[in-house]
Amino acid sequence: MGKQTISLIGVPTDIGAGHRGAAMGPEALRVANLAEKLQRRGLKVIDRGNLQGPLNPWLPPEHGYRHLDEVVAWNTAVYTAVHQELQAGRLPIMLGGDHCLAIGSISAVARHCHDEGKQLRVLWLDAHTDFNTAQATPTGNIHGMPVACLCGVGPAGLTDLSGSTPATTPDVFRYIGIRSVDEDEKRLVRGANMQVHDMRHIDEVGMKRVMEEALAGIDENTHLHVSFDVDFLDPSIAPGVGTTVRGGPNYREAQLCMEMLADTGRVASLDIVELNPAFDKRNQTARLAVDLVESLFGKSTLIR
Ligand code: Z70
Ligand code: MN
Ligand code: MN
Ligand code: MN
Repeated sequence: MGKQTISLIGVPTDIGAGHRGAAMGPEALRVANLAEKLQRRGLKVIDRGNLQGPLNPWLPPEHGYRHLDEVVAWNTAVYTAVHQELQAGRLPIMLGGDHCLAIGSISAVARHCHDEGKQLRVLWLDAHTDFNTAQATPTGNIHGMPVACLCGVGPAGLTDLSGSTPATTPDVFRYIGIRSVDEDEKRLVRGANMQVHDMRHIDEVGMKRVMEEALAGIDENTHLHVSFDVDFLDPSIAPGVGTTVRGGPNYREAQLCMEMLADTGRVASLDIVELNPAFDKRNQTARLAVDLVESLFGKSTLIR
């Protein structure tokens, strides 16, 4: 691959979330020295600064969606920025921001893969499946809907960003760490035959086998996108998120997950989302996220 160039793209918004504060995520990751830590790994890092978009008007849902116009505006900006970086051969890292930004980033990745004849695989590390629709959602928060939108179920403006709808299909996704799914959403996930590696599965067979299953079928032609919702992690180690759900992966399990992703050598784009400094203590969750992202880019504590 040669020396990889990484582009950091700040997406300072909480427009799709149920709590304010994720808009401060990009700066918290910078303060935790993300760029410097990756540079120390021998990577070239360009910080593109922050994208811009509408402020959060904090309104109730309309027709099942909160802030739909604003979410479309942010994701249009994300799509354009990510597509540009991929076309230039760089590896984009989204500094979120809430998880709705994955609609724009993965739409751009899907477009790029389609044009380049690459196979797409998305690893969705999250406590939640984010597969809600306007009918199924209990909240109207669009950060609970990105996977559905990417699979073509959602409003025009979010389903058509890539120029073709659906942007991608359920079979490209692998969920890891799931432990909070709404009742109607569960039916949708089952109906779409999504591959869900929930926490019970991790408990039963261990993170190693779960990751082997999730990475099966990856080859030299695969573009691996990692969508890392920080609420994936157990709240005892990662309190700095809007929605904590207890019973997530511990530090060692999360490290192994990242190390096995790194071992594929195929990670080509990344979202870091839902980090909420308003809920954090001394930036510890941002520092943990940076530590794990270092592992995702090949830092290993092992002597081998
Ligand atoms: C719930 C909803 C969600 C993240 C919360 C929660 C979704 N399923 N996603 N925090 N990251 O409102 O749709
Ligand atoms: Mn490429
Ligand atoms: Mn989540
Ligand atoms: Mn999420």
